[in-house]
Amino acid sequence: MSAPVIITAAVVGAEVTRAQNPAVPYLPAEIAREAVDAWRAGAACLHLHARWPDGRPSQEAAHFAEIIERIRAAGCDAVLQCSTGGAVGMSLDERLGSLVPGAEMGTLNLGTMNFGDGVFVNTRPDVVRVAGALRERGLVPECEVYDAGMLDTLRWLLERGHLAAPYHVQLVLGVPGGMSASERNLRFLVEGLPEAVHWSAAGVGRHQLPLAELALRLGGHVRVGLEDNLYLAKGVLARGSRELVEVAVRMAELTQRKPATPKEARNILGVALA
Ligand code: KMH
Ligand code: ZN
Repeated sequence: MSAPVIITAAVVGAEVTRAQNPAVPYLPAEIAREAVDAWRAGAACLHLHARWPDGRPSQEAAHFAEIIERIRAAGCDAVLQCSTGGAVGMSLDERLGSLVPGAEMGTLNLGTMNFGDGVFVNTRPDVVRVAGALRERGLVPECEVYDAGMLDTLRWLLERGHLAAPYHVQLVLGVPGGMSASERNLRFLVEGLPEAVHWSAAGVGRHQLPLAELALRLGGHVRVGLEDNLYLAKGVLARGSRELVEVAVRMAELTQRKPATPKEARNILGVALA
């Protein structure tokens, strides 16, 4: 069996709604339950967003704190990663509200792009500011890469000392406005990564599971969950992110990879034990 694979579950995100899939969690208690279920199914890392009770995206510290408290109260030891991306249209100050005590990683979105019909703003000064906020709090950055030029920004951050190991890279493919989730694009991005970096792939929509399978074969880690994909199969809504994690676990076994435990994930990611 080759290297363990970190399965990250992205259980809610900021864009998907209960009208699209009734399993999308909104309340902190629901988000925590979904996250814990995904961990029980084999996810070693949990990518967290929050919502207001009516489903609007939230970066409120109180919401993140409650989600984290509930996850830990359930005995879940998964690596906890808070989104600093939030939702399109939020200010950077608002987005940084998620970096509460208990978080172990935070996302670092590497550039401005069209994101569906909106614009997801991450100017270079914004990226430097988020990198600094993560560093100040001792959080391991997960660099979100949606397009090839963002790898140049990654190198620029490293060269200027705004970013240093440990950091992780998430290749998010299939966002309308970013690179599409083709095999060619994933291979191209992986080839362009700095040496010795660990990376993961997150495919959007129907590309989620095929891209995960390819990432497993290429030696990467994988992200699945309702944030990026609402369906278990064509026309079949997932009843929760756990079902998508279960598929990722089965695919890992078929590709001779073993799902990483949270302890193994912390080792790989360079996250100090909380
Ligand atoms: N909701 C997207 C606009 C992240 O979590 O850092 C941004 C996002 C990335 O989800
Ligand atoms: Zn996210």
